[in-house]
Amino acid sequence: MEYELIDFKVRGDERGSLVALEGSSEIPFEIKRVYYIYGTKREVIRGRHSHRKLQQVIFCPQGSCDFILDDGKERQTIHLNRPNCGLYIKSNIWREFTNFSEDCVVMVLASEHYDEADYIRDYDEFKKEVK
Ligand code: T46
Repeated sequence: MEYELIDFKVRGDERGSLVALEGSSEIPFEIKRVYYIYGTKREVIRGRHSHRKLQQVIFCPQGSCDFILDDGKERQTIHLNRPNCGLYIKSNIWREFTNFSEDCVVMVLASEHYDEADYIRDYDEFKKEVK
């Protein structure tokens, strides 16, 4: 399964903690889009798609949730619960995310602008494409 968990440097002092994320250096691509998700109920399942081209680094800067990744051969669950830990996913990975804590915020840095044509939202089609 191709994914990476990246621990970003925390610059902390008595005032609190700061994590800086620069595109094309700490983040392995130029950042073209940022979006975030919050107010999601624990049992809800989001995602349920893969991307043909998009790469993303996904954070839980607050709270926690589970990401289920599937490359067509195996499935793995990654628990995100540290504000400085980014889950780096390249293309052609089916993802679902769920088990949101009440305070969960999911923040995503994306390599491309939003493009619905880049989504595969049908699991059988995804399995065909990754074969
Ligand atoms: C992903 C996971 C982690 C936009 O208009 N612009 C955007 O940049 C995004 C991300 C979404 N949208 C619209 C499309 C839908 O009408 O917002 C609505 C909800 O999007 P979606 O159902 O795709 O949300 P999730 O949480 O299932 O998936 C999102 C991303 O779409 C996806 O790329 O990897 O978060």
